[in-house]
Amino acid sequence: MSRSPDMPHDPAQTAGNDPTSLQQRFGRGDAIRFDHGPGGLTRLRLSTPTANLEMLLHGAHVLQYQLLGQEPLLFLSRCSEYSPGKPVRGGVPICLPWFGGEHDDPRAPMHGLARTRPWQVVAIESVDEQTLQASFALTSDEAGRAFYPHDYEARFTVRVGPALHMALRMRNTGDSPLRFSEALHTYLRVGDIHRVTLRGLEGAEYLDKTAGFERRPQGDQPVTFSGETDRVYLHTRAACVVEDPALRRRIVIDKSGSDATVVWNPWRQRAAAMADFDDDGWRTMVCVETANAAEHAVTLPPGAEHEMTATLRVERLA
Ligand code: TA6
Repeated sequence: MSRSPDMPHDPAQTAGNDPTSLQQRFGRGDAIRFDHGPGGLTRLRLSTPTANLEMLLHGAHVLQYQLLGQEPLLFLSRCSEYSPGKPVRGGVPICLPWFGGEHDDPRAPMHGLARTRPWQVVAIESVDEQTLQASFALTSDEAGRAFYPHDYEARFTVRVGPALHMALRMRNTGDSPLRFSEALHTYLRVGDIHRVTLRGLEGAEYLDKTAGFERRPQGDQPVTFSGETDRVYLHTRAACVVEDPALRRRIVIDKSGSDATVVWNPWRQRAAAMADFDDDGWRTMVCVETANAAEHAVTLPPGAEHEMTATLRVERLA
């Protein structure tokens, strides 16, 4: 396989998984295109009459979703790295088979293995004249067993149309119970975090990661932001609504198969300490993550599977 010397090797570009081969197998006019994206990583672009999506095989990472005539839905750091083994800062990282530092080994990578692994394309098809769907697979491998000695197959399906629908399915292909935690770590783009209101979590309890995971009540008020916010909301299956008056829109996040919602904004100081987070980026983002984390980790008997979904849609504010 030839590649220019400055082109970093993308493990996703194994035989038949390079952009040219994938374009030959799945490409369709302007609707379905594969090419070398940022950092030379294999990129898929899906275009429909109402929305466009861009993602990488690296981590099956959704980089951007944009309704025609609208602001992009997702935040993507201008300083993100795009290289094998490194997570992308922004879009929708897939956290699996563990969330955050939920691992006994302090050397284990944050948020699991999936977001820095190359996924395989399974299928790309039209759902209807407005909607395209792409599905990807990640299978446990020897390298991963060092941190997670289990057999599994993960499937990620993304549906692009008037809404952004994502489904993460985990199947236990081993002969012993499989325990995992997970998140679709969605970075939403907002106009000004100071003016954002997040509804749907009223009445829930959360683990406050800025205060040693202390368990706290949200109370009857929506979530607003005035400093570093890092919370795992528990026992909540509610839809969340991000009201963003600066961009004059509301983002609705429906979910299924998820009992936790994680809310994160690093704020000024923590963002400045992250090389891949552009310094002012914290002002125009909030993570609302569809998850099964903390006490909501999932245990699958051999052969069983579990699916978690998130569906995001944008409404204009009057
Ligand atoms: O989901 C929130 C969080 O767990 C924060 O604690 C912060 O670590 C964030 O994820 C980003 O993690 P990352 O490993 O991508 O820098």
